[in-house]
Amino acid sequence: MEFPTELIEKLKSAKSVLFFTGAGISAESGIDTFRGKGGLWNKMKPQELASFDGFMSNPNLVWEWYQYRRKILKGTGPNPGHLSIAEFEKYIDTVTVVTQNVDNLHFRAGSSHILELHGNIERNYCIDCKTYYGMDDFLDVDEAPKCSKCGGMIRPDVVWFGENLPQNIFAEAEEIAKQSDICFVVGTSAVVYPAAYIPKSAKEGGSYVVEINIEPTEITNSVDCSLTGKSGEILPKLLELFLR
Ligand code: BJW
Ligand code: ZN
Repeated sequence: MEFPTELIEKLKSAKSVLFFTGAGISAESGIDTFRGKGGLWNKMKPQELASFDGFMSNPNLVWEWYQYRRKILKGTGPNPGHLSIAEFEKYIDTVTVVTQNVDNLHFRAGSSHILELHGNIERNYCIDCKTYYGMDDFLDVDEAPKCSKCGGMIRPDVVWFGENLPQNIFAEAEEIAKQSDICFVVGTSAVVYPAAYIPKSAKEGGSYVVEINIEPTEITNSVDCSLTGKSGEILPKLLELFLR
């Protein structure tokens, strides 16, 4: 694959680089995406599994689905895409990861400045007293557990449809996007809002926006550079060219 010279030059002089990531970056770690070929939402109903009403109607089903995904995550790890992003930190003043993913794989890859817009599957909290629990507190617990302090229901610390994103984290992400020199939009269909405002904010702020995806998306026509292929292959090549 050919990388535009303009991209490599911009990357070499960049002071602030943002990686805005979605489910596609974890696909090569064996984690299903939500949409597109093989996507979770082709076979599961988002209103049943990823909404508060769905959780209240069938907490055990939702809990079981998250426990299943946690087990898959325990058996895998970051791929060369996550690892390359972490590696860029060694050479660029400011590297920020703004992720829609809840899988914790950027952290496990070694990235140090990560803004999680949709929470983290490794945490849970009580819906009544807001006590937080880790995922290891409930290993092999198949039914939705109750809070040991107040008896309230415990849910995964993720953002479901119709729920607000953590406002301070989203505001910081928007600010960083506006101030970035380059914004890589990696493995996201860019259809879920307000997260999908991030590449738009980057563009408005004058950032050079680069999309990395295996297929065209909502934003392909509005980015400055579109790289078609797997992020686990493109990002390591980009790092190599940057270091050459
Ligand atoms: C590769 C690759 C490889 C593959 N290399 N690339 C109209 C109706 C109803 C609601 C709305 C509406 N308009 C807007 C809304 C609001 C709604 C929304 O945006 N809905 C749209 C979908 C229509 N948004 C919300 O509800 C948000 N909250 C909100 O708006 O609050 C205000 C409010 C309050 C009260 C009432 C109403 C509003 C919250 C959104 C929460 C999203 N939650 C989820 C689940 C998180 C927990 C969990 O994981 O279980 O977040 S849904 C799911 O989508 C997940 C993801 O983070 C998110 C984004 O998906 P992503 O990452 O883009 O993945 P995919 O699968 O879509 O794309 C993968 C891409 O990778 C593809 O392009 C592939 O080609 C590519 N790919 N392999 C590179 N190897
Ligand atoms: Zn409680």
